[in-house]
Amino acid sequence: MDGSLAARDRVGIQDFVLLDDCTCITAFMENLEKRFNADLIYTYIGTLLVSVNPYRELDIYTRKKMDLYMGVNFFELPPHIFALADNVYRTMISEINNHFILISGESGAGKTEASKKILQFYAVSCVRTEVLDIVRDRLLLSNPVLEAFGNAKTLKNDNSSRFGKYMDIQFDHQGAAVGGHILSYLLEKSRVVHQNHGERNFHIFYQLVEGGEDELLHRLGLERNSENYMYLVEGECVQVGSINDQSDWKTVRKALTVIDFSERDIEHLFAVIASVLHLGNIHFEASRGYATLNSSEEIHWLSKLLGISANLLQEALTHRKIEAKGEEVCLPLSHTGLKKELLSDTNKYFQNVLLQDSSRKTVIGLLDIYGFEVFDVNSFEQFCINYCNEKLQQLFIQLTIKSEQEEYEMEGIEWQPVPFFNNKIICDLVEEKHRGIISVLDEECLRPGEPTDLTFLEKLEEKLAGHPHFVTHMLADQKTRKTLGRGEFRLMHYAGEVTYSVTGKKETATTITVSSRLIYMMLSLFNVYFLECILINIMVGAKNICIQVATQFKNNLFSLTQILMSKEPWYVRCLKPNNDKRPGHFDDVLVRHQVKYLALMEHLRVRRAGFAYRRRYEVFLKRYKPLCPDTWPNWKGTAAEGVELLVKHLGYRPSEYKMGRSKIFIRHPRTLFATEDAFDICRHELATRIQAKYKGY
Ligand code: AD9
Ligand code: MG
Repeated sequence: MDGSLAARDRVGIQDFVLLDDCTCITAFMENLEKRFNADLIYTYIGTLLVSVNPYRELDIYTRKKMDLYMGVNFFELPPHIFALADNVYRTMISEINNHFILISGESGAGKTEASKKILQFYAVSCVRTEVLDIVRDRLLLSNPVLEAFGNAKTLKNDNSSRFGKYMDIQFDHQGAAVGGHILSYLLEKSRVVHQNHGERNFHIFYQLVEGGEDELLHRLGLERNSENYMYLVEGECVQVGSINDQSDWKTVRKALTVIDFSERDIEHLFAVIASVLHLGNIHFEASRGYATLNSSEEIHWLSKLLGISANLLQEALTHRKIEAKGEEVCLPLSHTGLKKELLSDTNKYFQNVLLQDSSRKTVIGLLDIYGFEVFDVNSFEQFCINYCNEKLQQLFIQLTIKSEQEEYEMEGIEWQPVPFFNNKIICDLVEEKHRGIISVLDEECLRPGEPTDLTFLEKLEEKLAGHPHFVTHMLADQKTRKTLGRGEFRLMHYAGEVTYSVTGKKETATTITVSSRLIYMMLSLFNVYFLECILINIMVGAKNICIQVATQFKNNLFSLTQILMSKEPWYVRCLKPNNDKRPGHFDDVLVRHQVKYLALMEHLRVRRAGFAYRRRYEVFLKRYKPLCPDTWPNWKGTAAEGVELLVKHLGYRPSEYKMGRSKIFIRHPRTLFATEDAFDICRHELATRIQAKYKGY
């Protein structure tokens, strides 16, 4: 056996496209496992990167590795997240267009880690300028801050993202990073007031209490013991082996300064965090149907930290002013709604001011969201998170499998269709107007009177009976019925079945509205950044007073999809090797399930039978025409004829390419790379000739 065959046997094939049998999932799994066991966590399917979480630190993200991957052809070195990042960057510079990297996979599969590696690579590899250092610091240091406020320990992941994050990095025409901005999607606000057993609140609370300086804690009225705070102990797991709150506090504290927060801003921020903890310790008592307070110590601290008189605070915490038929009515306030808002504002505040936009150039967008998740009890948050994943899967299908095949058809290229599961049916089930789940939820929330969670369920049953991806206790056959409670519905998601509990769903959806009264009071106190972000909230709230949370989320996802669709897509598909966060353990059944639902086999089949690259004739000719004397310098015929001449001159074999109606299709990337190398040499020669000609002028 020669050396390369032996190596192939040991470490598998680095691009699934080269597998002997691409229709067989067993061969796919064998290759994946072989590579995983050799600590090779990355494998390509063409330009898509498959990554398996190693659950331990590998020595593959060093500065040396970064240098190695800078500027080399994509397929020259073993697959790596840096190779993908580098390829995106170089394509952006040469084609002067916008790109995005979609990182997907279930909770704990490694999305956030992948996005951090990409950022670290750009921080080192981009063209250097003076502003770059500032942008780089902000990009890198914004991460620990965002994670402190938006991540938490869940049963699936000790550092689970509880918000979706879309980050744009902007580059000038030379490829220097000149700015960027971050958009956030649906923070899991309910976590502030409620954590399931085995889970924690957002990291920042524990970091402040465990790591905050004595003097700071004293000023905030806090004690150095997370166990003293109601909002920190519900999940009964204050201490987590993999988390060091004290050292994380130091990182976050330092990062806040570097990303340009003034000491005053920081002070206000901690005041808000501390206020949430004090709020959590307030005891509400029921008195004639209204909530009353009996916690003078907490009220004292809240009043001090927020700068609001204790009386006003008392009223704000127990009542809510709403407009009804032109009159202001004071209603008892659900205190949970108010507490959730405080943190959400803070989170938005960060994400909007981290990096300032500069004049627009080309961008690379990075999308890291919360992964698909299933718990024993799944509520409104899981519903939104899984719906978001469903939408992104739909985007993937649209942009790869579906549109690829449609394009071949449109261009008149002969093609054997590859069947695939299109999850649009599930997206519609959730978001369709009038009969989708979100529409029904909205209607129920707006209905006067006292609708219950069960009336919501009945409405769903009425509208969705017979839908192949929706079932309830009432609609189920006898066997399934046993597995469903009366207050539940089940969705057959692309990634598996999830049973959602509707109890409290309506409450979560309605109470997460801005408590404008308290916010108005805070306005008089907080500085201009806070003012801005709170004002945005109020304006949005006022305009969409009737639009409920799920609908807002749906609209946000729609805008996100629009943002992404306008850019060139790249994909990182993250896989989770086992459910126990165990290094070196590859659970075949679990991984096989993910490979299936992420549609990796279908993607592979389309890739393998199809063409890796396609270019419009005009674009292809414009770039490469110096390579052929017949087309250079001026070509008078049609672009298609020019391209035909050009590729013949370059020696493309007929099996390597196809001519469509408006584009040339090239089967393997290596063909294009060879052409690109020839172009580089040619460009260099031209430049030398021009220099020689004008020497002495
Ligand atoms: V969630 O949907 O936000 O709950 P993610 O983001 O997919 O999830 P994350 O990136 O947070 O998962 O990874 C989970 C844990 O796996 C990390 O905290 C690391 O301990 C571990 N991990 C993930 N990727 C790598 C890696 N490339 N190298 C080493 C890794 N460890
Ligand atoms: Mg994450």
